[in-house]
Amino acid sequence: MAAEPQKFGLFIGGKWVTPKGTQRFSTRNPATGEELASFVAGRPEDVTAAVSAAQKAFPEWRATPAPKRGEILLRAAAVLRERKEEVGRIVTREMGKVIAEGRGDVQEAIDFIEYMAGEGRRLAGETIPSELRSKFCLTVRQPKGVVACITPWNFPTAIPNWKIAAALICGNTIVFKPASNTAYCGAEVVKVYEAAGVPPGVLNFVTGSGAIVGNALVADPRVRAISFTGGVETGRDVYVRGAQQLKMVHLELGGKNPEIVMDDAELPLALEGVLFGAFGTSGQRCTATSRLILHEKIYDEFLKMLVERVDRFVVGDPMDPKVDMGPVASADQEKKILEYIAIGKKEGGRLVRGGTKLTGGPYEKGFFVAPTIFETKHGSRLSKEEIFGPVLSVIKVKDYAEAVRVANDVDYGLSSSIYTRDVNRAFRAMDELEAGITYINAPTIGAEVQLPFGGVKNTGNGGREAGSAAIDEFTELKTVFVDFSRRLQKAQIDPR
Ligand code: TXE
Repeated sequence: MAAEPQKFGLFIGGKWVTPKGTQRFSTRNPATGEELASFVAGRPEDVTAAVSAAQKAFPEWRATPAPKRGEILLRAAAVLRERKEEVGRIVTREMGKVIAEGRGDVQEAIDFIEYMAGEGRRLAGETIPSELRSKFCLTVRQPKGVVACITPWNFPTAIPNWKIAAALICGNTIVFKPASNTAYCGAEVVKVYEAAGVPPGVLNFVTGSGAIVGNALVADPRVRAISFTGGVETGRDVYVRGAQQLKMVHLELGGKNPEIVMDDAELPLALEGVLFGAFGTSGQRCTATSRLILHEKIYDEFLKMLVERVDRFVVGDPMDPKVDMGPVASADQEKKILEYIAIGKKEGGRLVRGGTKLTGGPYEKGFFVAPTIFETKHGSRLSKEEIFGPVLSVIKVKDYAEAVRVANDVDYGLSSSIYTRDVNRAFRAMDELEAGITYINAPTIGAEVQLPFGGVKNTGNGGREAGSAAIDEFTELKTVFVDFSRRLQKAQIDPR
């Protein structure tokens, strides 16, 4: 018998609360339709209460020495490590990625929290020489205040932690709003910090729709910064509205990431790369490989190798370790992906494999789309727009120059990859591919928490998450001048 769905409240001021008269919504397993947990559909007044709690907690959290904040983060990492299997299973049940990836999602969260805990003993500013005598100049990092973390469903524990752990170590207080279809994972993240002893009000959690909770967070003038990961249109809207109040808005949006395979590439290696890059997480990663750019000399051979492997792909219950690919995350996702497949057919792409919703037997109650391969012409919608599903566009090119031109000719620039054994070409690609991330002889996915993450063009607005860049995202730099000359010294004016 299925377990009774859990009921979660909002987490405000250190307490789980269910405000009177609120409606509820549930999350469901995209593989089976099973109801998993139910949540409060937050209202604007709930957001106001959460921001008030965060604002109240801010002075004390700001005054807590950063290494002490780091100790709390280390405890959070330990709690999550202890619960890794359990939470990894919740990720898989709620979001649909295969269990190895569910565990990986949680591991990434653990890694990042630990990494940020260490930052508590750095949070480094700089000392910079003055042009004047007896004057000392330095920068210090200060928290921004109350920040909003608005997160998507595709990495439902990793992405919230990328934001929360970084914001916390820098001394900010937070209102966290998860994507509605992975609110259970979001609640588990909050429980981890609660268990680790984060003081009341420092981390608050409000579930509910983007249109209501998200909008209210963006509109509240007390929220000084917004860290957002999600779709381009939503991100643009958040940016524009945040700009009205001159808020810092950090955006991580989409991608249309290419894997280039040159004629001198190690083909079996490139094949493993594209399979993992295109169909891992059912293609629902912002760094997913959605374009395979093949040199004409190896085109037929590589496509044949790819098709042979995809024909052996096992799609099914993501909890089964033998399964290669699970469902897509929701009915909306399935609808959008199938619409793109229809567009691909209409614009004359050759459907090589897949292209259908999987039905019957184990697929009956879930949202399963077959791994799909299209031969496309560069310039078609399928080859240029983000699909966010297991749909790969294959594009033929005649040489390296055309490969790079095609790779760069899209609105996005998150990740990119090239397989080649020519070291000169590899270095050229590192320089010439327009993307925030370039992999050489590795797939477009594979972020590590100690390195910056983000992209160019419509992928964002210039910021980076993770790595030391995360500290830039969540701190203000204060410049300090200490004059110990005991007289008024005038920069630029005093005799030189
Ligand atoms: O994203 P949304 P969705 C892309 C992908 C996907 C598409 C739509 O192409 O198919 O976006 O996915 C909150 N003010 N990516 O609908 O709507 C929302 O509740 C403030 C790429 O899930 O952008 C959720 O918490 N917040 C991406 C978050 O924004 C609002 C990962 C993201 O939701 C809001 C996910 C509003 N007005 C989707 N409206 C990636 N880069 O990895 C919604 N939200």
